[in-house]
Amino acid sequence: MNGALAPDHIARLATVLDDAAIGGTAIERLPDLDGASPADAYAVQAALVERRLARGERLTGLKMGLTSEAKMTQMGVDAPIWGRLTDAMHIPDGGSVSLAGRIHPRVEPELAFRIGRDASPGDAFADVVDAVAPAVELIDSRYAGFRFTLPDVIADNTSASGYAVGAWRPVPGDLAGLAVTLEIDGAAVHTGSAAAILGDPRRAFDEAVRLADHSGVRLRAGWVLLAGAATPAEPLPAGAGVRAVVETLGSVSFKAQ
Ligand code: OOG
Ligand code: MG
Repeated sequence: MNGALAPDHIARLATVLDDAAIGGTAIERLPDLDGASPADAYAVQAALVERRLARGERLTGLKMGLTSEAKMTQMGVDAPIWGRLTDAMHIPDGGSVSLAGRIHPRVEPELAFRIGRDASPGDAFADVVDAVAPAVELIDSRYAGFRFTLPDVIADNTSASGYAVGAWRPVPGDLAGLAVTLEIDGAAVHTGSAAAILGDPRRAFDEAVRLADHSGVRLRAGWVLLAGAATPAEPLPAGAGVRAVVETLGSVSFKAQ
């Protein structure tokens, strides 16, 4: 693929991905995106999420992805990416989520940041982020076998499908030292450290501000920002209970149905 994708081509790819998510059916990866620029891939993502907004969903924040070695190695993609969160993806802490219509859901432990005021490039983490919480992201690639290239996964809104956020806490002085655990049905399946997220999860905020700005997107007051998983993701079977525990911050949990 050489040069920018035409607008109707972007719209067509967004429709293919949106239909896969709505129908809960995996698609083959998109050869049209071979060699596509990040800008084109993010344009497909924007068109894809625009379709959700046109159905009445509301943006609630952004997510970073592939911010840890663990995730880059698991997915075979080696650059941080960002995606969009909507209210329809929100899972209440202590609540439940239906896996019906999901393709091959996985969960991963994350940190969530609460955005206290509209952010601009160059803004410092401490001036914008007013609280932090443990989080679980529910990802569900629309691609068969959870296999994709960098432009594929960007276009697919970085596999976003659901997210749960625990109680907000004041931001502690040291975030990087915190231990992170993912449990399924009470048993720890992955353990790691928040330092796995770009050396310090605060850097996920800097990267989100910088990368989203390339697409003209800015973090808004009241939004959530997911920093990216600190450990590999784990398949989530129906009936399972999932919990993420972040040292000193507490935990967040939900049940899959
Ligand atoms: C892409 C999304 C990655 C994270 O936290 O690293 C992500 C994927 O793994 O399918 O959300
Ligand atoms: Mg994630």
